[in-house]
Amino acid sequence: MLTRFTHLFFLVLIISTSYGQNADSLFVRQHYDLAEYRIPMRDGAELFTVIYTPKDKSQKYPILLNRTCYNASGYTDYQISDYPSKYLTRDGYILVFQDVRGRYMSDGTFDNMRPNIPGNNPKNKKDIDESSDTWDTIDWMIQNIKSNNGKVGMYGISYPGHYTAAGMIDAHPALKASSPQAPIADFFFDDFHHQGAYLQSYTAAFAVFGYQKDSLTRKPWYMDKIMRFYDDPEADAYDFYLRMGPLKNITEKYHKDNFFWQQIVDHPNYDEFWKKRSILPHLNDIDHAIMTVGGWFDAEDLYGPLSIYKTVEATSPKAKNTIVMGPWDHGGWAREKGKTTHNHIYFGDSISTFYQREIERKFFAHHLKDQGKNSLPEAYMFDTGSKEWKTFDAWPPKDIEPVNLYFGQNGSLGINEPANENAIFEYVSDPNKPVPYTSQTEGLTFTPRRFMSDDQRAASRRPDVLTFESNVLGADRTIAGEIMAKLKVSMTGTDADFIVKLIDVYPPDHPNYEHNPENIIMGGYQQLVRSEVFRGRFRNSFEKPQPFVPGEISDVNFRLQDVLHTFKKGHRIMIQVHSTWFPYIDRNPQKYVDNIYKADAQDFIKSTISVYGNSSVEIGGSIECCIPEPFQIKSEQRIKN
Ligand code: PG9
Repeated sequence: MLTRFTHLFFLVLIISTSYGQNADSLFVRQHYDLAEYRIPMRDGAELFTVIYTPKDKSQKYPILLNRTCYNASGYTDYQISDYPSKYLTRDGYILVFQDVRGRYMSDGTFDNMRPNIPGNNPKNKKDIDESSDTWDTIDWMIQNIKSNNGKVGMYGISYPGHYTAAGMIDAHPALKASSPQAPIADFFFDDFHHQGAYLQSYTAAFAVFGYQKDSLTRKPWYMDKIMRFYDDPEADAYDFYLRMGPLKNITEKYHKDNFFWQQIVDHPNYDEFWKKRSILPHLNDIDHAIMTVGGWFDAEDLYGPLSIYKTVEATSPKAKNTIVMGPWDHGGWAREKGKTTHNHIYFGDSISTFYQREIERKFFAHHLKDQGKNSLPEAYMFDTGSKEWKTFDAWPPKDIEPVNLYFGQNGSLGINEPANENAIFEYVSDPNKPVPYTSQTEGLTFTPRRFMSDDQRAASRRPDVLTFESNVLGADRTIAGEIMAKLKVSMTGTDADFIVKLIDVYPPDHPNYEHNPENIIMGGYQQLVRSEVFRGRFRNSFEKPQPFVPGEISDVNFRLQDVLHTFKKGHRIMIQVHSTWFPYIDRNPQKYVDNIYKADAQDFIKSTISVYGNSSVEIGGSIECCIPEPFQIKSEQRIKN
């Protein structure tokens, strides 16, 4: 069991050095010169920028820019981490790492997901945003960094992935290749919320984003705010957060001076505060090469990469727009463990190396160095069931048969066979005895990761989890594309969350993996393939929540994120439905209150929830039906800069 100090050590390592150091530092020290700059923005603010230029001055090099809120000083002293990869450092680029406005050594005030200011092209903008800061940074480097070849690429994982996407908006003409990786698109659907539910497992992370620094600093100024969580050495986050009670106690005990937490509490619905922070409405008329990258098991930012790729595809015909999705958790493609696993599932050897060498390296070499062919497929996707890479000329793919799954009597699951419409399935949901989101004891994490392929047998055996299972498959069945849960529900309460899970049930005699360091028995394993939560109050609108009327049947339709998964012959398909998922998400009181962040303990009530037989889960292809607005950036919602 990791001690709380160990937790904290890794947390500091991740935050302060962005994935830590590796042996590549020696190569970089031998082949690159390091310098620090303060680059002036149009409003006079100076952004701290670390720049590595190749010692070999016999040629010109493209610039690779990474803008981060996680401390550019983590890259000084030749601490080049696994990211950028050793392939990029060896191919020769001008490597640039910049503190975004308001972070660490840069001037200014930090704003989470700083709203993009629509209007004229960034070079003429009077006000600043991440797009204009990127434009100014690129313009200054092209004019002042001597050995550049006039071409710039951007990349970054997570928040840096978001800053990459922001740089794509009305991009500087020198920006030729952008790779937003696990990018945040919208904090109401990525990270802190998933479809209106708050990710309670993120609570410690607020400390990183909710305090303004009061001086230029190379060190995390918020560590004492994080330490407060580790004063209570809870080994199990479930117990820790259940004992904590309603979210209002978090405000009182940990976050009352945290400006970002206060913003979350003040904006429980998808109002203008969140809408103006979404990057999607601004991704228009992009005309350079885009490679969006994500992990199928990313518990933090899965909406981001998929929605950014799809938005660019819909709005920017001139962009060479591609997507790569692999069997990784958040940012897993930047780390090579040799054996590629996610939790207990083994996918093969050195998959991150394959991506770095054959995909990412070739993307930048082609677009920034005119090397190699532009051979990237439209969609380079890893099938998490057959455990192999597949390529598609469109995503979602048009040539894979959609599947409709129907809830049947006695827990059966009909595949393309509508079930008995009069069937009713009931469970009692008790927020004071919530369904654990993981079968494993997990301490207080920065963000949860392992559970996205976890064994679901512990949940299957709970009376407050509906479980529907298909017959044994007589042949392999591949599902690919978008997923829509279409539930018909009623309840005795007036509010509810719905969690829907798609699960791959292994046959009882399935052999264990050859790579099996934890001695996991795979016979009968119920591998989570895709899961998502939907806060039922938002079923008609994310902006205008509505209570349920007790006893009245309501439609609750919502998207799960895309998949590419082959259910092998001999396996079964399973769907689970339940209404708590703790502490990954906060508990819904199940009695409608205006603001759950301010609910009292007595608001939390049991509710008997009924799901009706004409409910279904539709999988595959592109599903347009009944999607609340943020999943479909309609043309009139697109904002021309
Ligand atoms: N998207 C990730 C994150 C954001 C905010 C809180 C916690 C995690 C990331 O930038 O790593």
